Amino acid sequence: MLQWYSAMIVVAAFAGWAAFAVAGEAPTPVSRHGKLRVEGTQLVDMAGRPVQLRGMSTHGITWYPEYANVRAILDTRSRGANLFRVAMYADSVHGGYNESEYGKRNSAALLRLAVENSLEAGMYTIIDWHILEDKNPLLTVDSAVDFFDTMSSIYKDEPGIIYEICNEPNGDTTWDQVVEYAMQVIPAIRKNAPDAVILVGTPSYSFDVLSVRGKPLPFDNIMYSFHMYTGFTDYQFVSILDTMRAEGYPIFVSEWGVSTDANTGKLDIEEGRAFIDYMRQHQLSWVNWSLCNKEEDFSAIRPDSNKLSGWTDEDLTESGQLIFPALAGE
Ligand code: IDC
Repeated sequence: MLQWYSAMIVVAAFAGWAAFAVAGEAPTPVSRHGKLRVEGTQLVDMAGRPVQLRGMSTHGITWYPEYANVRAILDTRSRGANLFRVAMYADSVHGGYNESEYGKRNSAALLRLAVENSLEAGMYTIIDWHILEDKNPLLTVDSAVDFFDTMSSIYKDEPGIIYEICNEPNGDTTWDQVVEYAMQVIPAIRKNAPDAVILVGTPSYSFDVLSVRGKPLPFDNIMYSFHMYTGFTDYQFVSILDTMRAEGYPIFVSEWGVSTDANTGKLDIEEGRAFIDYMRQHQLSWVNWSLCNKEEDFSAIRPDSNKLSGWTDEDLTESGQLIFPALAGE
C-alpha cells in the first residue's frame, strides 16, 4: 500500500513537472499572437494588438528546398523573424505545379514539407501560389481552387497559416480579372477556414496596388499585395502606400527585394533601408526575396557558402547583411 502511495506521488510530481515544462516553453510568434485578423488597414493579433510580420521567402520551393529546413527557419526566427513564406511556382514551366502530374506532386510535397517545418518553428507561414511566367491567374483558376481547397482543409485549424492566392499577376492582366479569379478561390478557402487572412496579388507584378481603388474585394481579412524591388521605381512606394493607407486599403508586402534583375550589381541599399523604415513606421508586414545562395543580387546567402543554417556575416551577401538585422524590426 505504501509502495503504491509513493508511486502515486512520483507520478503526480512528474505530471506537475511535465505541465510546468509545457507552460514554461519559450513562446513562439504563433503562440504569442495567435489568430490574426485585419482591422482597418492593420493586421492585428488575437488580443487586437497591431502586429508587423517580417520574414524571408523561399526561392521557388522546387529549386531551393534545402533552405526550408527547420534550423534555417529557426535561424531567421532567432534574428527576429516571425514569418516564413513558401513560394510554390504555379507555372507550367520550371517544373511548376501546373506543368505535369510529376510537377504537381513534387511541388505540393516540397511545399507541405516546408510548411510543416515552418509551423514546427512556430512561425506564421504563407502558402504562396506563385504566379509569374503564367501571367494571368485566371488561366489556371480550376487548379488553384482545387489546390487551395486541399490546403485549407488540411490547415483549417492552424492559426499560423496565411494564404497568398496569386503572387504576381502580370502581362495585361487587369484588376477586374484578378477579382474574377479571387471570387472563385477565396470562397474555396473560406468554406474550410472561414477567417483566414488571405493575400491577393495585384496587376503589374503586384506593383499596381492603386488599381484596387474603388474595387475592393467583398470579404473580411483580405490584404492586397504590394511588391517592390529597389533601384528601379525611384521611391514611388512612398506615394503609392501613403495613398492606399489614407484610403483604407490593407496592404501586405508579401515580396520585396534589393535590386530586380538577377545580377545587375545595381543594389540600391539606401532605398532598401528607406523601405524598411517606412514599413516599420506604418507596421506593414513584409517578406524578403529570397533565402538561398543562388548567384543573384537579392539572395541572402553568398553563392560560396554551403551552410543551410547558422550563418554568420561572412555567409551573407550585401542584401543579406541589410535584411537579416532588419528581421528584428527595430
Ligand atoms: C526569380 C528568381 C530567379 C528565377 C526567376 C524565374 O530569383 O532565379 O530564374 O524568378 O522566372 C519576382 C518574382 C520572383 C522572381 C523575383 C526576381 O516574384 O519569382 O524570382 N521577382 O526576379 N518579382 C519581381 C522580382
